[in-house]
Amino acid sequence: MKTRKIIIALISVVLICTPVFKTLAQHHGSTYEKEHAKVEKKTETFGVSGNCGMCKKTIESAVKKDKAIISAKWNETTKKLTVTYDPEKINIDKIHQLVANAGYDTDKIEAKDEVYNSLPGCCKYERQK
Ligand SMILES: [Cu+2]
Repeated sequence: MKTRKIIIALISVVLICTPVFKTLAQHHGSTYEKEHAKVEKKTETFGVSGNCGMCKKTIESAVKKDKAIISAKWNETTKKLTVTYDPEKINIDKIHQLVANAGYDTDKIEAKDEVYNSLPGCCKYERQK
């Protein structure tokens, strides 16, 4: 008889606690999803021509001007720009355009000659035409 009582007690504990655990798990899940959605972002790397540290500043700040850009880093050695952005607010083509508008050729978009020509002498990178 004793064992039967213990078993009944155990079953009641499980029955009472299951909904509590479920609620806790659901709550945790939805908070996680919300936080995750908030930081939804995309990172991409593409080629951008350029020469020096000044080019780096110009390229990075041209891209960062847009609020949808979370971070932008141009590598002087590899000539690659790595951008992290909010894909709901900007797309990769627009980011290429921002770089080209500043006078720098990208993998996809060439800068206009007049903008390129107005770059400081040290920044006049060799164009791949
Ligand atoms: Cu430069």
